[in-house]
Amino acid sequence: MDSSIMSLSRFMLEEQRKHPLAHGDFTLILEQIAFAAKIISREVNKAGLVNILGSAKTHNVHGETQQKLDLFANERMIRVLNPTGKVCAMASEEIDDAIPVDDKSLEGKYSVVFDPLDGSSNIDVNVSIGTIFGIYRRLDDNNCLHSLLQKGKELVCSGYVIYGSSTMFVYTTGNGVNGFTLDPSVGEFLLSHKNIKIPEYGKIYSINESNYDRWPEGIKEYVKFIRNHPDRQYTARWIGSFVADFHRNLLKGGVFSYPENTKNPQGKLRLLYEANPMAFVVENAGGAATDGKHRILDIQPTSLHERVPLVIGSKYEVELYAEFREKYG
Ligand code: AHM
Ligand code: MG
Repeated sequence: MDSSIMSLSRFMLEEQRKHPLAHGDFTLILEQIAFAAKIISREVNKAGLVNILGSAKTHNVHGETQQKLDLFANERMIRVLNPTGKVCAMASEEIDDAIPVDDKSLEGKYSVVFDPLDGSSNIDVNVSIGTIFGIYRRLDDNNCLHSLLQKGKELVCSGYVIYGSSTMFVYTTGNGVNGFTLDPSVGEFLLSHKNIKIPEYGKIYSINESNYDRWPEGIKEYVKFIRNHPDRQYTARWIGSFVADFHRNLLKGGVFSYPENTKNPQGKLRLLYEANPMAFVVENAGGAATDGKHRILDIQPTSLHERVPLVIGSKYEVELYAEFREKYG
């Protein structure tokens, strides 16, 4: 094997060694998320085969009840994190309340938030989907549940997995962003995108323009300006799967927006499970994320499932958005 090949496990261990006081709790959590990602990836990749293979009705070959993939992914995340004993509180986009943890986990030093399968309405049509996660250090507090409602800037790690033409694991611990591609033949994530930096500006804008008539004036003016930009020709790309739209823009530059509209006054995406983890990634890659007025990572969450208008990507387009909102409302 080429000695330059770096697996995710080795990368995480080398990162851990840089912190002599680290106990490995955090590395264990991250490893388990990567493990869940491999299992979810396997299930996502055979999504279309389930009926063909005859495991119809409600049972699969292992006698387990067949579930919708997003519920499967949700359960998988919980089942890998709980036994670590290191996570004192968890919350998921799929579950209304905080997720109960085992008794032995109550002393865990971390809390974890996740969207187990974002964009899952796209599964049926073979479009890329993803898992998003964020890890916080436990607050010095008896009630670990409070650790779930921390500002995004307190994240110690966040990232996402994209199940696309290949499966990739992208994450940051606040010190650069690295991407690992799953090599299915060895079952390992291998470092493929080292120290990802988002271009300062791009040529892509991603927004669901069917909401145009419901937008405030500032967003309409912004999109009009982008379409007729004096310096470059922009192109529109909207997959409708946040992880996929975000991942493309992270690598190529540009902006993703799900702003407020009269139907969804706080936009559609969730602060805890989608906006914060991706904002932490984008900032660590040199980009920015705003709700139009505030840096996403500075917003104090008040409830587990609150939504937030989100504009995220290259610095130039994100800052321009805030300027247009300020000027036109
Ligand atoms: P989900 O978390 O229920 O999958 O919804 C979030 C998804 C995002 O992936 C995507 O960007 C957005 O919804 C698309 O919304 P719309 O259908 O309004 O364009
Ligand atoms: Mg989602």
